Amino acid sequence: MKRIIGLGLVVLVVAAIGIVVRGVTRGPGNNSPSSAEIALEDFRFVPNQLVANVGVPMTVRLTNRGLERHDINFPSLHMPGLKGVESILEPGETRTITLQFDSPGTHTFICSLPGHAAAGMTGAVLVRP
Ligand SMILES: [Cu+2]
Repeated sequence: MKRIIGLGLVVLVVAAIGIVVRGVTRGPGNNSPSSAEIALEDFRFVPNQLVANVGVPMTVRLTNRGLERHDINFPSLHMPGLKGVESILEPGETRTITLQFDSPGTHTFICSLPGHAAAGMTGAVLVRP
Protein backbone atom coordinates (compact mmCIF):
# COMPACT_ATOMS: atom_id res chain seq x y z
CA MET A 1 0.00 0.00 0.00
CA LYS A 2 2.78 2.36 1.00
CA ARG A 3 4.51 1.54 -2.26
CA ILE A 4 1.45 2.50 -4.30
CA ILE A 5 1.19 5.84 -2.52
CA GLY A 6 4.90 6.41 -3.17
CA LEU A 7 4.43 5.71 -6.85
CA GLY A 8 1.49 8.09 -6.95
CA LEU A 9 3.66 10.82 -5.46
CA VAL A 10 6.36 10.25 -8.06
CA VAL A 11 3.78 10.53 -10.84
CA LEU A 12 2.46 13.76 -9.31
CA VAL A 13 5.94 15.25 -9.02
CA VAL A 14 6.79 14.31 -12.61
CA ALA A 15 3.53 15.87 -13.79
CA ALA A 16 4.27 19.04 -11.82
CA ILE A 17 7.75 19.28 -13.34
CA GLY A 18 6.25 18.82 -16.79
CA ILE A 19 3.91 21.76 -16.21
CA VAL A 20 6.75 23.96 -14.95
CA VAL A 21 8.99 23.08 -17.90
CA ARG A 22 6.20 23.82 -20.34
CA GLY A 23 5.67 27.18 -18.63
CA VAL A 24 9.34 28.02 -19.03
CA THR A 25 9.67 26.96 -22.65
CA ARG A 26 6.60 28.97 -23.62
CA GLY A 27 8.33 32.03 -22.26
CA PRO A 28 6.94 35.53 -22.01
CA GLY A 29 7.38 36.06 -25.77
CA ASN A 30 4.60 33.65 -26.66
CA ASN A 31 2.14 35.43 -24.42
CA SER A 32 2.67 38.87 -25.89
CA PRO A 33 0.46 39.95 -28.76
CA SER A 34 1.52 38.70 -32.17
CA SER A 35 0.81 40.10 -35.58
CA ALA A 36 0.30 38.86 -39.11
CA GLU A 37 -0.73 40.09 -42.53
CA ILE A 38 -3.17 38.57 -44.98
CA ALA A 39 -3.71 39.74 -48.54
CA LEU A 40 -7.17 39.14 -49.95
CA GLU A 41 -6.85 38.41 -53.64
CA ASP A 42 -9.23 37.19 -56.35
CA PHE A 43 -9.82 34.46 -55.05
CA ARG A 44 -7.45 33.45 -52.30
CA PHE A 45 -5.97 34.50 -48.98
CA VAL A 46 -2.18 34.98 -48.98
CA PRO A 47 -1.07 33.37 -46.76
CA ASN A 48 -3.99 31.13 -45.93
CA GLN A 49 -2.39 29.51 -42.87
CA LEU A 50 -1.65 31.33 -39.61
CA VAL A 51 -0.51 30.16 -36.19
CA ALA A 52 -1.79 31.68 -32.95
CA ASN A 53 -1.79 30.83 -29.24
CA VAL A 54 -4.91 30.42 -27.14
CA GLY A 55 -5.80 33.60 -25.28
CA VAL A 56 -3.09 35.69 -26.94
CA PRO A 57 -4.37 38.56 -29.08
CA MET A 58 -3.12 38.55 -32.66
CA THR A 59 -3.49 41.62 -34.84
CA VAL A 60 -3.99 40.84 -38.50
CA ARG A 61 -3.59 43.45 -41.18
CA LEU A 62 -5.94 42.70 -44.06
CA THR A 63 -5.38 44.20 -47.47
CA ASN A 64 -7.69 43.67 -50.42
CA ARG A 65 -5.33 43.31 -53.38
CA GLY A 66 -8.02 42.04 -55.70
CA LEU A 67 -10.48 43.67 -58.04
CA GLU A 68 -13.46 42.25 -56.16
CA ARG A 69 -14.87 42.96 -52.70
CA HIS A 70 -13.87 40.43 -50.02
CA ASP A 71 -14.27 39.68 -46.33
CA ILE A 72 -12.96 37.21 -43.77
CA ASN A 73 -15.33 35.07 -41.79
CA PHE A 74 -14.82 32.34 -39.17
CA PRO A 75 -18.00 30.25 -39.57
CA SER A 76 -17.52 27.91 -36.61
CA LEU A 77 -16.36 30.29 -33.93
CA HIS A 78 -17.86 31.99 -30.96
CA MET A 79 -15.11 34.25 -29.79
CA PRO A 80 -14.61 37.73 -28.45
CA GLY A 81 -12.69 40.31 -30.38
CA LEU A 82 -14.26 39.48 -33.71
CA LYS A 83 -15.98 42.81 -34.11
CA GLY A 84 -15.56 44.06 -37.64
CA VAL A 85 -13.91 40.93 -38.94
CA GLU A 86 -16.67 40.07 -41.32
CA SER A 87 -17.05 43.54 -42.77
CA ILE A 88 -16.39 43.92 -46.44
CA LEU A 89 -13.14 45.28 -47.80
CA GLU A 90 -13.34 47.17 -51.05
CA PRO A 91 -10.51 46.72 -53.58
CA GLY A 92 -7.41 48.49 -52.30
CA GLU A 93 -8.76 48.81 -48.76
CA THR A 94 -6.70 47.89 -45.69
CA ARG A 95 -7.97 47.13 -42.21
CA THR A 96 -6.40 45.77 -39.04
CA ILE A 97 -8.39 43.35 -36.92
CA THR A 98 -7.59 41.62 -33.65
CA LEU A 99 -8.20 37.92 -33.24
CA GLN A 100 -8.19 36.11 -29.92
CA PHE A 101 -9.02 32.44 -29.72
CA ASP A 102 -10.54 30.78 -26.65
CA SER A 103 -9.88 27.21 -27.73
CA PRO A 104 -7.04 25.34 -29.43
CA GLY A 105 -7.44 23.61 -32.76
CA THR A 106 -7.75 24.49 -36.41
CA HIS A 107 -10.18 27.31 -37.03
CA THR A 108 -11.06 27.72 -40.66
CA PHE A 109 -11.92 31.02 -42.26
CA ILE A 110 -13.53 31.88 -45.58
CA CYS A 111 -14.56 34.81 -47.69
CA SER A 112 -18.33 34.77 -47.30
CA LEU A 113 -19.17 36.53 -50.54
CA PRO A 114 -21.15 34.25 -52.86
CA GLY A 115 -18.93 31.76 -54.67
CA HIS A 116 -15.63 33.04 -53.25
CA ALA A 117 -14.98 30.18 -50.80
CA ALA A 118 -15.86 27.67 -53.51
CA ALA A 119 -13.37 29.42 -55.80
CA GLY A 120 -10.62 28.87 -53.21
CA MET A 121 -10.92 31.72 -50.71
CA THR A 122 -10.44 29.63 -47.60
CA GLY A 123 -7.79 29.34 -44.92
CA ALA A 124 -7.17 28.32 -41.34
CA VAL A 125 -5.63 29.51 -38.10
CA LEU A 126 -3.83 26.80 -36.15
CA VAL A 127 -4.35 27.73 -32.50
CA ARG A 128 -1.86 26.20 -30.08
CA PRO A 129 -2.82 25.48 -26.48
CU1 LIG B 1 -13.92 37.15 -51.53
